Amino acid sequence: MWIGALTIFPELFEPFLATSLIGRARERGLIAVEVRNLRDFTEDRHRVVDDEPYGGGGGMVMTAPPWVRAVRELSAGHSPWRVLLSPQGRRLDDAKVQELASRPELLLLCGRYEAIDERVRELVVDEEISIGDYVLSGGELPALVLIEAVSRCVPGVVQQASSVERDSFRRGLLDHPHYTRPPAFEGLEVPEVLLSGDHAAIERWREREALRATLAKRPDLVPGAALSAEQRAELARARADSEACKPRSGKG
Ligand code: 4GX
Repeated sequence: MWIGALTIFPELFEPFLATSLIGRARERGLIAVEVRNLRDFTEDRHRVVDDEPYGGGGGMVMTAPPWVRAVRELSAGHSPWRVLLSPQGRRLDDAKVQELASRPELLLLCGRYEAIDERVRELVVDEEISIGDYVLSGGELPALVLIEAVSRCVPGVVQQASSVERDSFRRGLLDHPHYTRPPAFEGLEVPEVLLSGDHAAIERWREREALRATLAKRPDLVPGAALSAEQRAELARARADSEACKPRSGKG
């Protein structure tokens, strides 16, 4: 997979992309990342990429010409899906990450300042994506978030394929609790079933606890999840319990 990024702060990318899973994936040739400085596509002596907004008001707007030149130049020899990171975009989720990972080439546009000239969107953007409803100072961290999430979906990047399949969200539920040594710590013991060696019982416990965690922390995910028999039984128990807690209605 090829991923390009356009930014006025290219130096933010390399240390992150050289580290850990992504660093190894790049060494192994599974992903190629090309980060380019938007200022290299300006034509004035001061390499300016912003200007005051037409119509007045505060804040600066990134000008269209460097973006359009840069995207067209980086797209030559590639035909990337072009993504603008911005708070106005559609919110990133696991389904979108998998969809982006299925594309052989992505080009990520990382803006700064308050805005980007609308004609950039019209001319060279295929899709606008947000990593969440809060405002950052630039699209660089969102691009790195996207690169990391997408890379994990590229076959071979995560060596243990089962850990991607097991990831929460891929199954539609949150993860079950995990424990490792020591068996007792500050008076808290590891659940006995996990030490039992009974793999079927352990699996049932994990399925039940995954559903319980999801009901407690992200109940909005439950209707969309594919539930196992153990989980359907747990859900029925949880519903019966919550029914029992309700005050009795007047009709009895
Ligand atoms: N998820 N930002 C982009 C500059 C900007 C403004 C308008 C294009 C259009 C963000 C987010 C985010 C702040 C990155 C504004 N670029 N990006 N930047 N949340 O807040 O993706």
